[in-house]
Amino acid sequence: MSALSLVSDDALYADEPAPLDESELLKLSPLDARTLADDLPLGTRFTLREDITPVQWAFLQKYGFLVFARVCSPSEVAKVLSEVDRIEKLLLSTGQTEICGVPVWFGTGEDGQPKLQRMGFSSMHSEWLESLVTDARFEPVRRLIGENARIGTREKDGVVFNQYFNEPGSLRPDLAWHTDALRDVFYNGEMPGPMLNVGFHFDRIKPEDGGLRLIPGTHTQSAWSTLFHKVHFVTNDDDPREVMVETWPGDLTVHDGRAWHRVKASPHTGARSLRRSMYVPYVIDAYQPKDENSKTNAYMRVLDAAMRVKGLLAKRRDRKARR
Ligand SMILES: O=C(O)CCC(=O)C(=O)O
Ligand SMILES: [Fe+2]
Repeated sequence: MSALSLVSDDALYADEPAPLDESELLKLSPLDARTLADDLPLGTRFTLREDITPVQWAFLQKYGFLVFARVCSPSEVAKVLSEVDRIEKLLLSTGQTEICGVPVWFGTGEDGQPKLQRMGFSSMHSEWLESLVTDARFEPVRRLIGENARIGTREKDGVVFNQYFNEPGSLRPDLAWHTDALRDVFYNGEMPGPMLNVGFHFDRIKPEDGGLRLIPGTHTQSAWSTLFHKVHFVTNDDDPREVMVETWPGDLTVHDGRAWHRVKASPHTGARSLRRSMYVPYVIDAYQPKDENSKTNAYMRVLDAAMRVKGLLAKRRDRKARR
């Protein structure tokens, strides 16, 4: 394994608030941590340490999400993006349209060319990416999911890379309200227990840029509300309770997949609308690896069919915009 540097003490981005200083808070009792978390602003940023701290734990329990400030250095962020560019070119040149049964979705970019929007199993084509997502610094995140949790780079949808952009030819300028629980109902046939999703973020996304939004506290709602409070992947309006999860390149978020969340579209177009995220599955259920012979599951087939229709409409919009 090469080139993996631990995060250096890079200067903060000019507009980045300093993460919460927890040096005096590491020994708090769970109850004191909860009392303290109750008073923290929802935009609090945390530092990923050797262990998840009492305050981080309490914040996650209460609100259903956590942001770890810049767990990847700027050079690692650049390398992830260049690896994804390389894989995108590779897929386009070989005509590969799915990886381990997960369809790769391409929209049409500003230049009229296919542009990657979602790819599962991203680390199948990059040893470097595989070593980044399994790096020792993420061990506390693994233990937060469960003592027996493993990083499922060959399971579920593998490492999922998302690219949202707002262009006429885009398949995915946004992602409407959903819980990730629905996916697990499809995969496992039952309501999941606590499930945490771990995402890397590669762009500076301000509230006015759209971005990741979540309704704090909905991770403890009833199964009925998890499934039916909004129409999954359809309802996409602003919600007075939603919190915008502001990110800086290199941030890591953990959110409870039972909470309602969405990605709001950027009001901008072109490069300014670009938002890139990457989700790494941490798995505790039975080992079910996938390989190049794996079939597309029913859930993905439904989404993929919807994406094909969206793709046709997007191509038509793109052609019109180009005339
Ligand atoms: O891009 C993101 O940050 C969120 C993606 C997401 O919620 C999903 O893929 O289920
Ligand atoms: Fe999600």
